[in-house]
Amino acid sequence: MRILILGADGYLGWPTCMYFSQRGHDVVGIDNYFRRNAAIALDCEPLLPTPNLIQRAKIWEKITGKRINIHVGDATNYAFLLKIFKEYKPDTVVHYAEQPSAPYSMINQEKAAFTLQNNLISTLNIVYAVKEANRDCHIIKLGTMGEYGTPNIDIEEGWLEINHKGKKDKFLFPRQASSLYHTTKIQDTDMLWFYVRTWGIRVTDLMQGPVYGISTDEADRDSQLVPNFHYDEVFGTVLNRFVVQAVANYPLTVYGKGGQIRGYLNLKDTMQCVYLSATQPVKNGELRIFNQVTETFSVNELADKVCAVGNKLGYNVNINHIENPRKEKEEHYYNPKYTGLLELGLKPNYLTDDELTGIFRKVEQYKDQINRDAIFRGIKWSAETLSGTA
Ligand code: USQ
Repeated sequence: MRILILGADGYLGWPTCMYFSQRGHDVVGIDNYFRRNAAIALDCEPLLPTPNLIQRAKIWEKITGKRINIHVGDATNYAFLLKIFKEYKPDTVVHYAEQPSAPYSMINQEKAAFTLQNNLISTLNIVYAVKEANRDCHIIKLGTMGEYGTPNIDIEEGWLEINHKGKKDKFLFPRQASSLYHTTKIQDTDMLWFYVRTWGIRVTDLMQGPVYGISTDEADRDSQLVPNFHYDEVFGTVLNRFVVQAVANYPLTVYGKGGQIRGYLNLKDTMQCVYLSATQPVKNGELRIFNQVTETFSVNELADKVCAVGNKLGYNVNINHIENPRKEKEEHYYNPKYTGLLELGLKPNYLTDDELTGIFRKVEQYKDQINRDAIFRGIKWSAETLSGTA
């Protein structure tokens, strides 16, 4: 297939480009380098150095003989995006081109406004470009489990059937975000559902949990092909952060009581999930929603795992319960359903001690480059301290 990947320079974007390319598909990758530039501005660059996207594609081509077409540009620029759609006529578009960080969206008004503008306009532009260039193009959109929040009932896969006063109907599962970033993902879903109903486009919306890991079969082929591995408070996800903290002899930053439960998945499984969604597309006029996680953990459980593996590897890992900078439930019920992708053929890579050891071993190689100042800055959700860093 011809596949267009928006946000191709990201933690998920670049490995996804290689994953599809390796399997014989024509890949076009687009990125505006937002995250790269923001990480420089906030002094929180990824642990492992990553060449820019054009250079990465050249290295990939040299190793594999396979070409990934790269364009540096912004999905919120409609003229640019439409030109790409008309030139390549993609069968599938994967939308990762969003501001992906909850803390970033909470720093101040400017970053909140940027998050709203970037995430919603990029989604809108994709919908319009699909309408103009190829109405059959399958949109695969990265949503987030955070759209659902932590309700006191089981979380279904996207939809909920409601019986009300003797009548029945199916609705999007109730959503309640815990950051402005997560709110934009809810708004994306609403917008896509509107255009699915109105124009008959086809969309798969993937409700993904926090991703961890650094390794994929393709990335492991050359040190310059690694994904952007962030461990800082702004762009790093919790498990990746904990491993770096353990290696840096920095007490693990468990926020509050640590009873916050989320659904997690390995980076390798994100690749599988997106691939399975793309190769088994949904029909026109349908919004298909999958919960893209493979297992659930509390923050305390993750910290305990990192402690156990770290101590076995000779580190002296300590856990620090710090005041939670976020507003979230620290003890709650959590029972999401996540069978849809398993039914499509997902073979999960679970969080075993071996898997964690692999992340430790990689991080150890770059131990000297850990920027301790980036680990915790305390970007607060509370209204009293809106300025944060930056
Ligand atoms: N947490 C800590 N200590 C830390 C960092 C995080 O206790 O040092 C806690 C958070 O308070 C939260 C949980 O760990 O309860 C997960 O936090 P996270 O930073 O790994 O994930 P989050 O901010 O929710 O966002 C990440 C990705 C985002 C994706 C989301 C999926 O950055 O792009 O959408 O995971 S989900 O969390 O399911 O909404």
